[in-house]
Amino acid sequence: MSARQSDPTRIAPPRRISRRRLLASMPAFGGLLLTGCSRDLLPPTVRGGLVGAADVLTMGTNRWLLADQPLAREYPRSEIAPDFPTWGQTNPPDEEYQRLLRGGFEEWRLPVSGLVGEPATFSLDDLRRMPARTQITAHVCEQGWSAIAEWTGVPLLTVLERAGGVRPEARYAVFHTADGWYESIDMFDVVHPQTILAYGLNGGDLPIGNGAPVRLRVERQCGYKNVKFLTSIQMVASVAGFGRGTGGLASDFGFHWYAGV
Ligand SMILES: Nc1nc2c(c(=O)[nH]1)N[C@H]1C(S)=C(S)[C@@H](COP(=O)(O)O)O[C@H]1N2
Ligand SMILES: [Mo]
Repeated sequence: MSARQSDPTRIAPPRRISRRRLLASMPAFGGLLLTGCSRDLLPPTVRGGLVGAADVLTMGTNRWLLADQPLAREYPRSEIAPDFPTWGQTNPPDEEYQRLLRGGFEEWRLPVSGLVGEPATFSLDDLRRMPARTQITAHVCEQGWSAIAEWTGVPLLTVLERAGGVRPEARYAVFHTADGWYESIDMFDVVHPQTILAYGLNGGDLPIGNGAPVRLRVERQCGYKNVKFLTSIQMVASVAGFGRGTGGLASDFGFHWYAGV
């Protein structure tokens, strides 16, 4: 590690990744399959086991096949499902969550910490005041259902920029939630323009059952990566210290860490 990187007071400039640079970075992931693995590109679950190998293949193949269309497909309004389902936890019993819910989430706060320039905490209003993105996408649950919905929120990258930008050592964002679920995504998905912190569904506030007040939308991955009831975000160099160390609750229990659709 260079002296520059090891100096914790040094603040990295926010990373701005243009669509062009995003595209330019794609062949590197495809190359994973053809040229063997560079450790930096491996999902955190890789330890030589079969699940790990499958993760590399899914991630490499997904990013290679979609190299010329890095955005997940967006649909016309006419295709929005009349009732977007609720699935998994729909109202966390957690006392603090219930207190915030009773207060209309006015006291809800989202701390963004770890490898960012200036750790910061945002209210729901803070997020709503940032430039928003609305996208109509298909949610695909690994348990056999999918539905199209319109999500509104603020790009994760915008929020990270408001927290002083991402430090060069950061490799993953870890998301914590009110029901104890956690997941992580790598820098590719962190900077992806469709990765948003969503507070709106189909033109209204995000309903409780769908993760109020704010959930993650990571459109190139399936259901369980789209964590609901966000409580905090951490930028980290390694996911080893969280849960069982595989980078998410689902992968801790044997699902793939990279869940591309
Ligand atoms: N915090 C939290 N996030 C979660 C879940 C959950 O139980 N708790 N379920 C996951 C699964 S498996 C799916 S398919 C989607 C469901 O989102 P929905 O309830 O809006 O349909 O949320 C994901 N995120
Ligand atoms: Mo799911």
